[in-house]
Amino acid sequence: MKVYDAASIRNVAFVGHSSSGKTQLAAAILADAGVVNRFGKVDDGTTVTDFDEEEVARKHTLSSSLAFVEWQKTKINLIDTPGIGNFLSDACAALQVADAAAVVVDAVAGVMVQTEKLWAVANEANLPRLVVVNRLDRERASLERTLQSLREVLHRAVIPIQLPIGEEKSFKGVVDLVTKKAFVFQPDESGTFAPVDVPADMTAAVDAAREALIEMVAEADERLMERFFEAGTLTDDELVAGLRSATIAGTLFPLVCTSALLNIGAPQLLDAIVAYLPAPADRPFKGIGKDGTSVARAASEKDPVAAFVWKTIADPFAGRITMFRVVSGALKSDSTVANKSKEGVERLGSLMLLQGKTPTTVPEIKAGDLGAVAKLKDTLTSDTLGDKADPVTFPAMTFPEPVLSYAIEPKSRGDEDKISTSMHRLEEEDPAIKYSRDPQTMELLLSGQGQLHIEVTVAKLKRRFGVDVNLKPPRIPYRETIKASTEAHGRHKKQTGGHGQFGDCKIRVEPLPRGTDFEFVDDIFGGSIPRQFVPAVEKGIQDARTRGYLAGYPMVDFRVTVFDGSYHDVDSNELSFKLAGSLAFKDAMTRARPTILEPVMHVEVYAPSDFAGDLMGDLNGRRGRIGGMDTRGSTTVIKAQVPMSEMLTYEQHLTSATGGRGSYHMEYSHYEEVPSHLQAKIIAAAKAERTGVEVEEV
Ligand SMILES: Nc1nc2c(ncn2[C@@H]2O[C@H](COP(=O)(O)OP(=O)(O)O)[C@@H](O)[C@H]2O)c(=O)[nH]1
Ligand SMILES: [Mg+2]
Repeated sequence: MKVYDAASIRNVAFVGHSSSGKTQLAAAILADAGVVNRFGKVDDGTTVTDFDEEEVARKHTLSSSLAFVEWQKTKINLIDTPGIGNFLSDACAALQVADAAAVVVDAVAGVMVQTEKLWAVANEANLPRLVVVNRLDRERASLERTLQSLREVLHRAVIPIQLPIGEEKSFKGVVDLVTKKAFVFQPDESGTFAPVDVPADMTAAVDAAREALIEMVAEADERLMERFFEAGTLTDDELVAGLRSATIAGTLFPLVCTSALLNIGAPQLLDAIVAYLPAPADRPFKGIGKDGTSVARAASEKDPVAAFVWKTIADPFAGRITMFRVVSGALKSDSTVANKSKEGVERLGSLMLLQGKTPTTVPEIKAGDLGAVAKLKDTLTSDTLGDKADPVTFPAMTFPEPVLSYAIEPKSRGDEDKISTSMHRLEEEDPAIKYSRDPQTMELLLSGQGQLHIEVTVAKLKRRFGVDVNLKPPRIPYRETIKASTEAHGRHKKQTGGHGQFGDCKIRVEPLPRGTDFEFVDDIFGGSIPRQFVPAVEKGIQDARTRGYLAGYPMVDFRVTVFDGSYHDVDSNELSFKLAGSLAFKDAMTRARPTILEPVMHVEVYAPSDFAGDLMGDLNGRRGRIGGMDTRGSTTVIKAQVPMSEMLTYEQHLTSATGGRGSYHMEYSHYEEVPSHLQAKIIAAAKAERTGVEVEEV
């Protein structure tokens, strides 16, 4: 295996909305560069980068993966990433270790919601970007319309460096605007092409587009601007150099044209990656050095070694597979490195380069390159491995909090322990899921970014770890509260020969604003309840309120003031006052007008504008309140507030209503009272569940 130095590497994350063709494009690139003999197809499940069984079955990328090609003596590492909202955190992780992004856009659909989100993430990292307008062979494909949506929604400075030869069914090649060379591809998906003259009917368009490109490049650099004014144009060398530096600076975003499925344009995309995207050395990583000061580590082999872990795979056979970028120095197989993030050391086995799932072991991986290693002891995603004498830590990645929880139960009883060990390994692989136990119901909860995310996780659990679970309908975290103030009395008295029990308290309950949870006020004067027993009263009330009153959900947003009571010199004890507190709480609830609260989500729906009316009608039917509507190109964005309980089936609905062209994002907003006619249902369901549990316990 050849070792590449940092100037001859490009690390490119292929990102964009789902189905824009990233995986298919990676397959074309691997075929054109001679890495694979057979041109893989997403639709046949034969691509290098969608190798996971779940990905093959669903024909969708669910996890980022790595492949590489050699092109013009340069090693291009490409990271194929998911474009589905539920899995976007994995694409964001890829953007953190890449030096550039290829933003892939469908020439029919244009910019879509995840394209926009990923663009924003790339912006934050100041990541240089190429735009790939793919699927130009499809009916209704249009570079012009796509460019318009790119410029409107993403950035004014998206600039074509190619024009397509033919569109829709007749798309057959590209004209390079820098060199004015035209390339026409064989119609056999082989990726072979021949240089031809610019078609006569395109010369005017090519000249105009080239002129526009030159002006944009000149505008991006003062020195070039002067040259442009003097000479009226730029030389080819000036154009190439200017385009490269403006792209690396993030002021220009060159656009190329492809059909991944027909294998058209991929070689020219690779040329553009080598010519215009940065090498690792162009993008130092900022971190914290050994004495706590901030340091920048460039991709230099002479610096102390440091590697950043951007992804972990939980493999049932190989164990943990840790994917990293060597930021500086060189990482060697069979060496020991420090894990500064965990304050420990790791012994490395054989280092690997990955071609999808296929590893090649190598003795070392140098600065700027991406690699992997198996069976590390403690190292997890976001950790930094490095030189023991001169360690550094790079900032950890952030992962989104889960928005949805499902209860899971093992199909066979003996699997409880296995679920927990396997789930912890899947959590290491995917920090956007969370596995926990509901403290109230003791149910096992699996939380994630959406229904699909949960389903895929459960499928992984089964396939990789042999644990089969039932998914119960997601639990809505209802709350209870009160609507009226009242006073109440609780007295616990028990006389059985010998020691009796006596506790007695009077309380006042009052509603508080949403989000204030619970307050307890001790307002006892004159010792009607001895000091030491007041906490027992509070404990009794706390216990009672977490068990709820109407349907067993914790009661929130109210204040309890204990203001009077009485005691018995001999019989009073803590337990008696605790029981008195809980009796007073129950008494209060008979007059405090208890009610149920439900979580309301902030929802944004993105879909082609034709669907806007239907989608709004549907959201209304889900008790949603429409907050606004925005048009971005041909996409409409609907903002609404909708109860969580109504959104559980939204994913399927949106997919079927829009033929897969809509997508949505939601996050928790606030709690609101459940309309009274729906409360009865919740109460009945809770009752049924309680009796169910009791029956099981018999
Ligand atoms: N017609 C056409 N279909 C494409 C093209 N690129 C990808 N596809 C198809 O679009 C679907 C999604 O492609 P895929 O690569 O999985 O998209 P990804 O989600 O961005 O990775 C698959 O059915 C591909 O065969 C293209 O250039 N032209
Ligand atoms: Mg994909």
